[in-house]
Amino acid sequence: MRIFSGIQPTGAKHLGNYSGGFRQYASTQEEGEAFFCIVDLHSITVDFDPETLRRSTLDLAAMLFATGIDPQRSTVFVQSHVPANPYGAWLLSSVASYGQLQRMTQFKEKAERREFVSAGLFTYPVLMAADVLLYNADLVPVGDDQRQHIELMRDLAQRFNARFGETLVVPEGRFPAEGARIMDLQEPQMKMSTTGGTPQGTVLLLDPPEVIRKKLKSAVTDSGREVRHDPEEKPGVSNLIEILSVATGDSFADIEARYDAQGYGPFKKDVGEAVVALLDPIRQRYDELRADEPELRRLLAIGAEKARATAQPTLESMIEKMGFVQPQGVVDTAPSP
Ligand code: ATP
Ligand code: LTN
Repeated sequence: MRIFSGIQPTGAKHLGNYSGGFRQYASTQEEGEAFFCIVDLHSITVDFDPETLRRSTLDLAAMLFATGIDPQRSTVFVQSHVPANPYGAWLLSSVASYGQLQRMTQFKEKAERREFVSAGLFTYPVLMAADVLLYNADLVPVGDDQRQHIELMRDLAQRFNARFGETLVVPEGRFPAEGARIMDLQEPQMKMSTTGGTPQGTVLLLDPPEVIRKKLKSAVTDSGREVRHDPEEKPGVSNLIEILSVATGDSFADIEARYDAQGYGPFKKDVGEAVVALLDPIRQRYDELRADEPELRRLLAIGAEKARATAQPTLESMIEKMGFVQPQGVVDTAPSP
């Protein structure tokens, strides 16, 4: 089985990214041949700073390895190192409809928040589809916010196949059972996010322990005292239950039973400690890996080579099926003696 996922080198990565992203990457890599892509070409679709992009790309590589991706087993690469990805996106844009792209929630939300809406922000999901489809991936581990984009990439694969002949694998999304959508600790009706959430309600993977404890201590809870998972009635508490479950592996039922009679104070304190215990070793590994930039670049170079070799045949088969004339090599055009 082929596994593919992508993650943006923008913003400091947070507990939501860990839960919906990193954690799933590390576990799914055991199930097959996995590719994890640092999607720097997606990051230029909103305001960005070139120097920060350069730094964040290596930061993210270090974080992928620190959270358990094994470079011996999986391929980690940078999207812009593989020209087939944006090339494939252009080809797929012929089967992507303007209407469907207009209905993308992420586009609508991000467009609403800015004065300058780039064309790239609009076509973002087509590039994401090319990312996956060029690698013939079967499985795409992502958080809940990517459901609509996964549906779109499946539609594009099917439409391409129907129009030009069987070429692309139609992939499936995989969403974690718990923690597919971690909410902001201060505003639990919004997803935890460095772009859309509150700073105090967003736990960063590199936050020091004191900061993590403080953020969890001041997390908003709901009226009443019971620790019960009920996202409608109790969004704040339910989110904390999910976070504790992600950090410890305990089930919701176990957590509810344990804290039922104790009230919110001890519960929040324990969630804080569990998150510190989860993130502390990650932060330490990250610091070590990030300090060795030549090694990170070496791993990314190996990844890029593997990624190019994997994507190229799919791209060529798309090109061929779509009717583009291939250039003839010099040797081929020479008249035969
Ligand atoms: P952000 O909203 O913070 O800008 P993002 O979703 O735009 O993040 P990435 O950093 O590329 O972009 O996301 C990496 C992974 O993290 C994706 O699979 C995404 O679904 C997941 N993810 C992002 N936010 C959350 C969240 N609050 N809860 C669970 N998963 C999340
Ligand atoms: N859109 C995704 C990032 C992303 C991705 C991908 C995820 C880009 N290409 C391919 C899975 C597969 C996001 O914002 N999280």
